[in-house]
Amino acid sequence: MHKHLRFFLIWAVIAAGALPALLSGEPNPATTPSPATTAPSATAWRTETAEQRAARLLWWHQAKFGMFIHWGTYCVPAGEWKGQQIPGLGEWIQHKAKIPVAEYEKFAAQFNPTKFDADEIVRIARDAGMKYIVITAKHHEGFAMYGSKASPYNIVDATPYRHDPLKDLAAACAKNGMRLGFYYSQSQDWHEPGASGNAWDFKFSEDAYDHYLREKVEPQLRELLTQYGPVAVVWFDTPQHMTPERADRLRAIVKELAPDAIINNRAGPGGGDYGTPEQRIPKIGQAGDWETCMTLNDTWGFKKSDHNWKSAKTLVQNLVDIASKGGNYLLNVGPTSEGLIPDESIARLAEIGKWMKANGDSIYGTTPSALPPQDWGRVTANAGKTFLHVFTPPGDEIPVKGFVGTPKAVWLLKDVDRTPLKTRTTADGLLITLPAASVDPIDTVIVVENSTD
Ligand code: JFZ
Repeated sequence: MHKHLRFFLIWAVIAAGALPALLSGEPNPATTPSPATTAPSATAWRTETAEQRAARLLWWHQAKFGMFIHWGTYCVPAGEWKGQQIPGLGEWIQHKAKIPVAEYEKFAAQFNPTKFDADEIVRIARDAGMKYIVITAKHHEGFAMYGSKASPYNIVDATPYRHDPLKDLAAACAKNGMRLGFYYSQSQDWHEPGASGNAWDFKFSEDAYDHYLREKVEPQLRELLTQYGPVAVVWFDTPQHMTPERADRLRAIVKELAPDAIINNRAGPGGGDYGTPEQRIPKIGQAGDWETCMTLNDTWGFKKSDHNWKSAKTLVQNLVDIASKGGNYLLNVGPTSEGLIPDESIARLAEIGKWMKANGDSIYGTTPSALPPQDWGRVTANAGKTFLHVFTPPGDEIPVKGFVGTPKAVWLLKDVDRTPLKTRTTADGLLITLPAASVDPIDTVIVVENSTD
């Protein structure tokens, strides 16, 4: 085949893969260099020692599991526009349907989430075993979900609700030892002429963009970092047009006002504290710190037509898989226009919480094990203990490949009496007898107290 034809075909295939996103404008993970592939530069923008960084991220490494909340006026249309179901992500409806700002901002006047209960949301997160919450303070639609003085396009000034839910959430988090972070779309803002992303109402210019950054983004960042208590995480997103200088300005504001805050790698060039693989779990883990963010169904923002809920088994096994590779799991809920988390989300999170209540020690603060991959599941490790996560028992004996020596003790993590499990060693490693009655259909966790020899 002629080399030019081959080249054309290769790009045609790639372009076809990108076509839906190109048409929709949504980033296409398949072809956009996912932020996760840009390994976070651990020190370039922070002058701290490795020990100082480790201390700053200690809680995050212990936490392993957080709640993502995508909430904005996009929950009012909830995926429908002019009687049509709009395909794609719920929070992208304005972009997908190219809704003019003058039309779209009318949703704010319909937004009155009187059933929002911050204490209940924090209870749901806590009972699921989640240790931090990251909520959209401003998504690409440009609507601030808090009382911003930098823009009247916000939930206090532009809705009948006339209340600041982030104040409530910050108070509820403080009351319950839940750390709170903010997602902030610093570059895309489909409401603002100078911002990136709205090519159907506006024409982009660098000067107007810098004006938008200085007049809206930087003031709002300062509001969020000074008016809602300690901010644990700043979750920037889609850094189009962000130059190293522009990104450094934002990171410098965070460092100035919330020096202990952890920043993801999506502020722009120059990286951040951690990588952000989205809707996927890296095959073998990835360089540096990282956090997989994922939806419970297929959309971040609420869509009434999206009923494709992942099972609790899938979600728990995702959490275990991620922890076994050294990552964090940020699992999303999309509240409705009434301010409620969908019942199906609550049900999944409750099931995860039930498993975490019995097995959380095999997740929190763990690191990847030195053992080789095991066919029946995953392995995590912490403080001299190895946690065997048996997803699919091969029989009533569990072969632990690569285990050397004789374990001090072996028991089921959920067994508070630590009844010893029967073991025998072979040339390949350790064999553990797992009684059928003890098998957990989601994940049976066996603790192996490491051998002394
Ligand atoms: C972004 C947002 O556009 C989306 O609405 C949601 O908030 C998600 C958590 O973050 O989605 C992205 C961003 C970047 C890529 C893919 C989806 N990417 O670079 O592949």
